[in-house]
Amino acid sequence: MDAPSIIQAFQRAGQGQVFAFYDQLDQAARDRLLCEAAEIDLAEVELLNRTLLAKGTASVNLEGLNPAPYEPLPENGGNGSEWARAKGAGEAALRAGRVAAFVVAGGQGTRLGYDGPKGTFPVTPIKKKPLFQVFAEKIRAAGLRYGKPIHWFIMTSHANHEATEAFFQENKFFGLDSAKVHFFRQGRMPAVDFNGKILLETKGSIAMSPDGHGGSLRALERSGALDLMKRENIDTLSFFQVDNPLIRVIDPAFIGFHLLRGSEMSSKTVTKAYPEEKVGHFCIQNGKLIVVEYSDLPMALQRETDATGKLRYLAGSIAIHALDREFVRRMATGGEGVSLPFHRADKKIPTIDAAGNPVKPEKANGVKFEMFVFDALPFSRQPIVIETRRADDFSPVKNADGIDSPKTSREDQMRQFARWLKLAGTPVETDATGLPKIEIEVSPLFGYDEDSFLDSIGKRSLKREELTHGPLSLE
Ligand code: UD2
Repeated sequence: MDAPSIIQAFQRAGQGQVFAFYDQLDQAARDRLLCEAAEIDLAEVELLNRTLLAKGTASVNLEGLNPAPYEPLPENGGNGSEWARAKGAGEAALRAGRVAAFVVAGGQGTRLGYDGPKGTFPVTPIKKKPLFQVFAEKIRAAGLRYGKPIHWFIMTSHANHEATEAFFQENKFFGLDSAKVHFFRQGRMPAVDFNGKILLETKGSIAMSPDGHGGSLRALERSGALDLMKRENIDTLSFFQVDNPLIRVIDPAFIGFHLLRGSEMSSKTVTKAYPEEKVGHFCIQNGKLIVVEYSDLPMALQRETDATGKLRYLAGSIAIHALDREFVRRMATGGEGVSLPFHRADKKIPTIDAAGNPVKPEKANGVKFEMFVFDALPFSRQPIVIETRRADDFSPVKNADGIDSPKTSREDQMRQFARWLKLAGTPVETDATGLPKIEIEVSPLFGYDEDSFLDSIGKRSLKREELTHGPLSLE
């Protein structure tokens, strides 16, 4: 579209303010502004203004809400032979090269206070490997184990795309084949004020922000990732978030359950550590599986217990999913009339005033719109929830200190390594929480889960000195 048509479209939609300073801009700045404007789907913004904005602050319908059932681990009453069958099916899919890894890494990492793509943040106890390296090595090791290199899709944002790609290049893709690592940007949405007017960040730029991790479904389609998967005979995506170094990026039993049950979208759950834990809740409403985010579930329900004193809403969502390729395509293209809903988040959005002077608001002055990937669950066929061990799958780095911080995550990694060593019959001294007295780090290339670790440890003799004084680093 040419400049006048874009400007007219904005004026017709009541969004002419976006071009209020257009005449004062030089040609390059005008072109940049036009480019941003062309990214915006005005009809979508109009719809969101009419629905989400008009409703006032978000409120979630809680009618007929019940906790969702899930497949428990064998040690919690699950059927051991079902689990073994699932693991076998997952391993077969991995040997056939049907599975790709997919990380959403477009978030801004504001809470951690880290400047740079979050995946570049150092997390391991001794070597201080960054998150991306931990995932890369797990993916590489799993590819070697199953005899098929695993493709890895990495979703970035406009803000961190170049820095992310450069980081991989500088580090030679951490030993992965660069032809099997695929980066793509997620989409953006404009922020609006409480009257639905699109906000400018400067005279020549719109206040745009990433469209949420739910934007990954559209972005997978738009970037050609789904077509690439089809060409490579990959039908399953193993989805995870960038902030969780403990994640079993490739988990055969989980993938196996997903495939054997004919599920289009499967999710992992851990039982909540405490009632107010900041995770989503798996629920059933109108016969559909949904996730209700912690911020949307009233505290009384978060704390509600059953007759035995157990939390009723126990199954927490840790944002690990398996997704069927053609289901993603259906969600992304609106096939069968499906689409992810948007959520509104009221935020302080840096903007400019009518004279073009910068405004740093002290309280929320507008709204950002975001999609969440778990909202795809109710649209999927046969969705299932599978329990996992927290200690083997979830210890995210979200805050600079306190819970879910670099420190807690580092300690959980060391607890895991100590547990694996004990399983192998190696005496490691730990405290009551399982934290070893010495520093331990196991490279994913040595062992990335119990099975692979036990295979490797038999071939490595450990020195007494390493075990008593540390540090113990298994490469
Ligand atoms: C998310 C889940 C929460 C729980 C928790 C587990 C939501 C709304 N909540 O909470 O239920 O499962 O994770 O750790 O998801 N991201 C993008 N693009 C975006 C926004 C986020 O790629 O536009 C990525 C981000 O890089 C990160 C992940 O999504 O990998 C999670 O984002 P978050 O930190 O906003 O989610 P959080 O911790 O509030």
